[in-house]
Amino acid sequence: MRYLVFSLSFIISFNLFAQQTDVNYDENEIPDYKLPKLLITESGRKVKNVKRWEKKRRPELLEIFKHEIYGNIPEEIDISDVIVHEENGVFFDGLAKRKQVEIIFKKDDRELSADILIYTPKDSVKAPVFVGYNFSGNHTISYDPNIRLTESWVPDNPSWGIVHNQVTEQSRGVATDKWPVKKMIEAGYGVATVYCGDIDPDRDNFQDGIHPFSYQLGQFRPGYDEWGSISAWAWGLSKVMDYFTTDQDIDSTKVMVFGFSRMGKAAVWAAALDQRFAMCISNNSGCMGAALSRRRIGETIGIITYHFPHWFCENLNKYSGHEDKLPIDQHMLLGMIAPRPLYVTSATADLWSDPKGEFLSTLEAGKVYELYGKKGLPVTEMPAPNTPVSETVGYHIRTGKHDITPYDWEQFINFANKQFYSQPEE
Ligand code: GTR
Repeated sequence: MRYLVFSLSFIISFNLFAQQTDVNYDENEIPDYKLPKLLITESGRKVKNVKRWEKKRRPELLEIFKHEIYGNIPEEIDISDVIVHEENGVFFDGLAKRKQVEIIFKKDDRELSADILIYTPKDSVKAPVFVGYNFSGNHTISYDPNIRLTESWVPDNPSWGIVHNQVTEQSRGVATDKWPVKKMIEAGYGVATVYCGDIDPDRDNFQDGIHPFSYQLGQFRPGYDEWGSISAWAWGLSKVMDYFTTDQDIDSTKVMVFGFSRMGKAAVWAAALDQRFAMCISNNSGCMGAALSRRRIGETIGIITYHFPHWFCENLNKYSGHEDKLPIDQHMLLGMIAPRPLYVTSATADLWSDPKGEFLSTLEAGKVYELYGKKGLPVTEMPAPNTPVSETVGYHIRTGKHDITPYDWEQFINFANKQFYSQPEE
């Protein structure tokens, strides 16, 4: 029966995708929509205070996101071993300290390991840290020749020397422009990164990465409401956080989880799930990240579940072309990050990610911040390009394409300075 229901929902979503290949970029073509109410419980009661939000509404929303969108995460998988490969590496002429730590997961005869690369300012005692995934290996974020190479599956990119899904020396530093490590160190922040494929390779194959650790006998892929890759990546970030709480160089009360694009989706989900993250930064996370699904502009649920079905749980397919039936929308995901600081970005040429939808959901999420006596966005209209706005929630739209740039990083650092080091709001 379960199989039949799923077969049907696959067929339906496939057909709907066929109707959606014409991507809409026209605001006038957006169907009328009504956002589900952030501050009304499923039983229809108003949420007027933090208590009801935390006891009732937030858990309700979390359950829906787990069950319908990203998939439930098993609770029982923990770090089995930690190997510190390097404790006191020196980089940037002594400005930064480099540490490389391998966290290992074991179950029966399975073993999975992920390398955490950490740079902290040399003289800091406990550094606040930005943490996020990279797309092709830790060694790509910097020309630092000492970074360990991942042995996990990596998408081929022959021009970077990534062939047969394995990295080589040639790919060192290819993503340096997206990771201005020196700038972060000079501002007093550490940065930590993990290759997403160490946790779960980004391919529609549930035989590798962490997923098989949760399978019952005879199971070969997650069930309809069980974790897709975004949930696996979010889980991985929490495991990195587990490690941080044991590392004397890191201030685990000031860990800022960030992500660009698909890793931005993972970052917001991680921040909603794990309240130990003190801040969240979503950079161009778009569809099923910060952007509202009901606007159906740029990338839609039909498109994303067709191209990247493994990112989500199978239940999401039901909403392909039926966004109005979703019991939630993405402003609720952002709302669950409250009262912790949240910063969302868009880019003018990144229409695929629906900048306006990213802005509107960020704006709406402010309602939860208000319950806590904090301020959401200080504006109600989208700001002009390259004009960051912030209170406890911040936003900017940068000119240019889908990317994470030094300009974006400058704003993240400014925002972190404001949240951690200026006077708290009254
Ligand atoms: C696109 C995908 C987006 C975004 C992006 C990325 O192809 O449609 O949702 O996540 O990839 O991660 O670069």
